[in-house]
Formats: sequence, C-alpha cells, structure tokens
Amino acid sequence: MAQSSYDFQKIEKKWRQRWRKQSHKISHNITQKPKFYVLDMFPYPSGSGLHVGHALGYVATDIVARYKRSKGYHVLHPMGFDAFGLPTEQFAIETGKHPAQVTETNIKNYTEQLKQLGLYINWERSIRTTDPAYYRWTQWIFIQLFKSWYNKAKDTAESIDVLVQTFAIQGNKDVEAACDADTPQFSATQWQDLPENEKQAILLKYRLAYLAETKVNWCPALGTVLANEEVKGGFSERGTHPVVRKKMLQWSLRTTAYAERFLVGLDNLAWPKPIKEMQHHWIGKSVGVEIDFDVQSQAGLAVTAFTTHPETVFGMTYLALAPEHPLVDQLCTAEQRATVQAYCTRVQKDTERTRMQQLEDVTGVFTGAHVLHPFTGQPIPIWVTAYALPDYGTGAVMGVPAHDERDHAFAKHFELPILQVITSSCGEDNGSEGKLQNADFLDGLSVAEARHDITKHLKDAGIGRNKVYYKLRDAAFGRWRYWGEPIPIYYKEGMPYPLEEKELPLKLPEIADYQPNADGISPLEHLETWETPEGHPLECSTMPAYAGSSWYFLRYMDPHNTKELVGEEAQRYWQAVDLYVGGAEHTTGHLLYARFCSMFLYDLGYLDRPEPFVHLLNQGMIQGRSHLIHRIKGTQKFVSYGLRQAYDTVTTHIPSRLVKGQTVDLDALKAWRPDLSDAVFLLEEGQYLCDSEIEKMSKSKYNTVNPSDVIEEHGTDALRLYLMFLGPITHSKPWCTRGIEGIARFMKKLWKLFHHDESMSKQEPTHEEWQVIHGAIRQVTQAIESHAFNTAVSALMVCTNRLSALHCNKHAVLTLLVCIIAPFAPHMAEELWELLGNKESVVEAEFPVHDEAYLKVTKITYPVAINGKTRTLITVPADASREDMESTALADAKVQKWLKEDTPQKIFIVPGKMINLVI
Ligand code: ANZ
Repeated sequence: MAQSSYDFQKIEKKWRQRWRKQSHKISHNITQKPKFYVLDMFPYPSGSGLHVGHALGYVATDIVARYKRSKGYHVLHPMGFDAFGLPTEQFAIETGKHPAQVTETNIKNYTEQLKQLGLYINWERSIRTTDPAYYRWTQWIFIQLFKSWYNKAKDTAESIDVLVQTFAIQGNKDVEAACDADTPQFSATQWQDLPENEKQAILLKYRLAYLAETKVNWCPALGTVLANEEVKGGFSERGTHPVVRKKMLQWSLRTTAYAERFLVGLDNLAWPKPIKEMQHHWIGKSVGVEIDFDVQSQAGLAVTAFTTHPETVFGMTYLALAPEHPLVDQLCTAEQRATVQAYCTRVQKDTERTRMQQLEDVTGVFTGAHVLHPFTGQPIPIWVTAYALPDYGTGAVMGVPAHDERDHAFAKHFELPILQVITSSCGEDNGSEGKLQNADFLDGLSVAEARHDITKHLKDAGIGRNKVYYKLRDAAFGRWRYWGEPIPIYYKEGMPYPLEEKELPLKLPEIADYQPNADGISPLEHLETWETPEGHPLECSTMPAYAGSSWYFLRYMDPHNTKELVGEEAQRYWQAVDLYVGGAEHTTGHLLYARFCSMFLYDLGYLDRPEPFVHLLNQGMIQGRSHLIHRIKGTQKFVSYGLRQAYDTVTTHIPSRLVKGQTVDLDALKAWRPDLSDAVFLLEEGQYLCDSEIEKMSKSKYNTVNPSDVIEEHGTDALRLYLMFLGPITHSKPWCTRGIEGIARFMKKLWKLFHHDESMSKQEPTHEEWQVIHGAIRQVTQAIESHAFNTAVSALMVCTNRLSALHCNKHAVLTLLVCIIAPFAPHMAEELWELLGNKESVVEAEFPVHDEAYLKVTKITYPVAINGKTRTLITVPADASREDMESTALADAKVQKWLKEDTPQKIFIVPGKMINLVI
C-alpha cells in the first residue's frame, strides 16, 4: 500500500458532499428496532453564530447518536431553531431589517456551521418555531390550556366543560381546583343566573391559560414583561435595563397547579443532582400553618400569617407585613401613615427575588397598630418591611427573632424584644429538637408535641389551619412585542374567546413598525385589520420566548404531521427524550415549562408519559482567553501590563487577533478602534503588553473561537476529537487552540497504521494485537455509555500507539479500530473504511463487542527490586504461586549477578505489583 499523507481538507470535503446527498436517506420511520432519542437544547440562531463552546454539546450528542445507531438502535437526533424572540427583534430594530429576514440569515449561517461539524442529522426533519406550520401547534396547545382547568381532587387537568357542568349542578363550593385566590363562592342557581360575561370572568379564574391583572416585572426599555429568572438585581439580564414591578392585565399559565407533581416527578429522573436541587428550591414547597391575629381596637379585623414553625408562636414579638399587603393602609395609625406610605412606594419597585436577596439591608417602619397574641392576649406591634414578600404565603410574617435569622436581624436593628422559647437555638430547619420553655402551658414539651398542640388549639379555636405554600409562581405569558407567536384569542364584549381550530395558524401579520412601546402597547395594536372576520378584535400581545421551546421535542417525533401535533404511533414509539444535552442555565425556565407542557398534554391523553427528558446531561462551559488593556482612569492613556500597578486603571477587552504572545499590535489596535488613534500608550521595553484572563466565551469579550476557523486549519475530525479530549464533558474548561496539535499527531499516526509500506494483511492477528483492540473496544464502549468522552479519546490514542508499536497491519484489527473511532472522527473513518474495501458507509457497520477471552490476564510482568532498587523484570503466569515467583526471581541472571551467591534475607511480594529482595 502506498504511503500517503492525511489530507483532511480533501477527505472531509469528499465525505460531507456524499453525506449531503444521502441525508434524506436517514430514515426515522417507525421500525421494530429499539429506539434512542438524543437531543440538544433548542439553539437560538443569534447573529454571532456558533463558537466552540456550542459545538461541544453538538459533537457529544452526535457521538452518542452514531454509537447508538451502530449498536442497533433506531436513533432520532434532530436539529432545528428556536427563532422567535428578543435578540433578533432588537437587532432588527437597530439595523432596520425585518426580524424575519434577520432570522433567515442567522439560520442559514447556523445550519452551515452545524453541517461543518459533520453531524449525522436528517435536515428534512428540521423545525423552526417561526414557521406557521409549527406555531399552529404552539397556538393549539395554548387553546387547550385555555379550555382546561386543574382538578385537584383527581390531580389532573380536565376540560373546562366539566367545570361548567359542575357549576350548573352544585356551584363551586366542593370544587377542588387550582384557581385564583379571589375566586368567589357561588351556588348552582347563582351560577345559572349570571350573565355570560360574568360566567366567563369566573372561568378565567380557573383556566390553565388565563388573563388577569398580575404583578409583573416590566422592563420599559425592552417594552416587555420579564420572567423572574430573566431579572438580575432589578435589571434585565439582557441589556441591563431597569425593571419595575407593575400590575398589568396579561396572560399567564397556571404552572403552580403542577407544583407538587413537578417535585414528585423529579425523583424518577436521571438528572444531575444540582439541577434537581435547583428545581426543588425554585418550586420551594413549605408545609406549615396559617394563623389569624386579631387587630387591637379594630373589631372584626384580623391579619393572617403563614408560619412553618407554629411552635414558636410564644416567641413572637412583632408581626411584619409586606408593603403591598392590602391591609397596610387600613391598619396604620394617622401619625404613621405618611412614613409608611413613603416606605412602601420605595420598596415596591424591586422584584420578589431581589428583595429576598437583599437581606443584609434591614429596612422597615412601624405602623402604629398592634395585633393581639392568640394565646397571651398581649398587644404585638405591626411593622411593614421589605423582607415580607407580598406574593408568598399571606404576605404577613409572625416575627420570632430568637428562632429565625431574618427576624433576628430585624429585631436587633429596630431594638425589638428577642424572646427564646425553645431550648437549643433553632434555625429554620432544626425545629424538631429541643424543648419548649417560657411558653405557658407548653413548658417542657418537645418541639413536635408543641407544634401538634398549638396547631390543634388554633384549629379548634377556628383561627388556624394547615397549609402548604410553594414559591413557584404562575408563568407570565404575554409580551407586548412583535416577534413572537400571536395568541389565538379574540375579544367579545371585553371577554377573551379562543379561535376555532380550523382558524389556525393565526399568522403574524406584516407590519411597518415593530418598535416596542414603553407603555406596554403592542405593535399589533396599531394594526386596524387585526381582528376576526366578524370584526372582533384579536389579542395584541404575543407569546414569550419559551412558548415554542416548551414542546418542540414532541414535534421532532412527527414533524410533518398536518393533522396532529404528534401522531399517536410516533409518540408511542419515541416516548420521550432519552438523552438531553444542554447548559445548566435552563434549569428553572425551559426545563420546568417543558415539564409543564408534557404533563398537561399527558393529562389530556395526548401523550403516554408525563416527563419529557429521561436523562439530562449538562455540558460544562468552554471558556476563552480574553485580552485586556489597562487605561489610566479618566484619561486616554494606556499603560503596558508591567506598569499598571503604578496607576489607577480600568481594563478594556480587545480582540485576540491584535495580540501576539502578550504584545499588542498598536497599529492594528488603532485601525480597529479609530477613536484610539490619538491615545497615548506607555510602553515597557519598547512594547505594549496586555493582560489576559480566562472567562466565559462571549462576543462582547472578543474571546470567542469560531469552529469554522479551527476546522479550516485542522479539520472537523480534529476539532471533534479535541473538544472531547479537553476534559470531562460536564466540567468547565478553557479553550487553547494550540492543544489541538497533539490530536493532529494522533490522527497522523492512526492514518499511518493504514498506510504501511507493505499491504494490509489478512492473516490472523497475534494474541497481543487482539488484546490491544479488544481492550480498546471495551474502554470506548464503557466511556461512551457513561458519557466520559475524554476517556474514550485517550483509549483510542493508547490503542493507536500500541498497534503502531506492534507494526500491526492486520485487516481484522484495523476494521475494528475504524468502527470504534467512527463516532468521533467520522470523515476519517469513512475514508479508512473505504480503504479497507467496504462499499457501504461506516455508519452501517455494527459497533464491535469486545471478547473477554482476549482480555484475560494470563501472564504478569513484575519489576524485581534488590534492596528497594528495581534491577530487572520477570514474567510469570498470572496464577503463579509465591514459591514459583520466588524461584523465577532467584533464577534470573541479573538477580543472580546482584546476589553474588548470597541468599536474600527476606523476599517481599506485592501480588500483581512488585517483588523486593532484601540482602
Ligand atoms: C415564624 C417562624 C419561626 C418562621 C421560625 C420560621 C422559623 P419557607 O420555609 O421558606 O417557606 N414567611 C412567611 N410568609 C412570608 C412572606 N410573605 N415573606 C417572607 N417571609 C415569610 O419560610 C416560611 C417562613 O417564612 C415562615 O415561618 C415565616 O417565618 C416566613 F423559627 O414563621 B416563619
């Protein structure tokens, strides 16, 4: 066989072209084979394109997909785009291009980049959320939610028609539903007598997609409502614009109806522990008691507080109300009113979670009023404070400074009494130990007994009840923006009604001006024709970014179905995503919405299983090396790295291409930033050196590495292998392009194995050759199965090195080697597979199974040391006895030379490891 060098450019081009022609052949028709569904989190096609960090996940899933396929599974590994949303719209507004056009360009770029990665994907199954044929079903799901309510007694969503029938027969007294807190009680006759409009208003309080006045995080600059997870410290995560709390009439999803099922379901999921914990925390279940406290000198008025520790009630020294609590105004005394009002206004602009995070700043005001202690009758002052959250529990806290950290800080700050009632200090969660003291009739009881007795007492007196609260909130659903799915709702006499299914999709209309409006007026509101054929106005807000991504994994199962969201047969077969790979930043948003959507469709009988993602893998972040220059504060003077300490400086990121080693090319820098053309640069030894830092890859830090550049220089297979070799997939790690050279050497060596001077041999491989390849098969299989892709690459390297050392050119061994390397380096594998004389693509080859017989250890080589220093090696059968090992060692010529006819005083043997002779 002729020597030839490994020309990755030619080879990779050749195979990509062939695959493109064949991509439609990747069949996903239902078969008898077992299935495997592997999915990447839905990419958002941003203008900046892919960087190597994104490629990490796609390559990992592609390896799994190829591997599973060659293991006999019918694999679904689809790819598409989550293309509605803010960044595209903002970019469109800045550049004057239509969002649809921007989206089209971005998707085209993304697709090209993804194809360059050599992914085994059938692009004909690709979907995008902006396609009316897709969002028809997003709208359809919304309508199903609108037409459903949550029956708590049966723990399932049901048709709203069932509820209407129940109301007509027995009113709502015995209906156990997830509904608005202010839902009135009514009898059957009262219901029947209600005008249609009022009936609709009541039904809205039950619907799973509902319209209500709710407090939202309103971002005037972005003209939209943001989810709690999109707000960081009072500012929008995107763009860092101020966010205010505002009451708005808007659409929400009643996700809280599923809080308990979200929690219970987590137990059976193979998800990383931290993700489960974060969801647990986000859902935030608390089991406790609600206590009504009578207000002093205001007969009939009571404040209800929720506590998880009723046993501490005797330690209560104040009651705290949220500034938004509806009774604040009514309670506070005339003298305190102005102070209280000023305080409330100031606090109300923070979001709920920001307020929880600001515990260090203890703030509050006294209302002048008091409640009466339910057991002692003592007056207890009522305060208003930011740490009491308006939307949690009842918005009122029973302040127990001795036993709660937040209460303690508050009481210390305002010099309120601190009264310990439980021996051994007790934080929030260690309330089950210790004994009650200073607690009247409860003295000496254990915490559990006291909790029981107090709760019973409160219940008997009609002033207390058991209660469970969740921190989870219903999900805000409307956006007053253009680039999203229209909500398929019209209004008749002010009440919302869903469109008929046959009217879907409700297409997003073309409009001239899609600028957002700081007052919350949607661009669609300016469109006079935005109404039904009967002249009823259509809903003007559009769906949020998470709408289309909450169910896309279902559509991939049956992407071209025009009759159903997913056909029954396809859904039965594919069931759920077996392996879901993506970043941990989606834990509380996307993953929860996707679970909500699946559970809901399961309740309605459209799905066979409630959980969408069986196994979740969070890829770590690939970090980039950023380059920074130091500017002396308030000047246009920049100092070289070594001089920076003498000045007070601020840093600015600069693109890496302007830097060689640590030296900045100042001409190139000035060409990049013309505003720096007259800046002064203080040099060291004639050069301007920059600083560097390893941080998250991001376009704004100019530290991204474009996979296309790496591919051009080193090839796709090298990039794929290197991405996997960098370290465990779940770890964060810095990218260093230079490191890829080791991979390139490995690939050359591998190539050489197939290109010996003498031709490939069909002879039976030696035992050792079999042993090497079967060992590699075992290691690679185990590594892929456990997602330890880095271990798999090193096993492939070791195997290649050992076969090279053995000058192995056996066809049988090299065939197996190509099969196990194929998932990682598919282009090279195809080329080598062809070279081995195969006509079909290597993806048709079965993944080999290792043969244990070759891996049995028959002989062991021991280092033999004399007085602790290794002098020689001996090889003995693996089952050799101690005596046999001793005699073999003593018979060894080198040992004899060292012993010089002496007999060793002692022989130490560490089985499997070493022999040491002491003379
Ligand atoms: C008295 C008490 C004593 C409490 C004690 C705790 C420990 P989790 O477990 O997070 O749900 N609370 C109730 N409503 C609140 C609100 N709207 N804003 C802020 N805090 C509120 O916390 C439940 C506890 O948080 C409740 O139990 C209450 O303080 C407080 F040794 O009552 B506790």
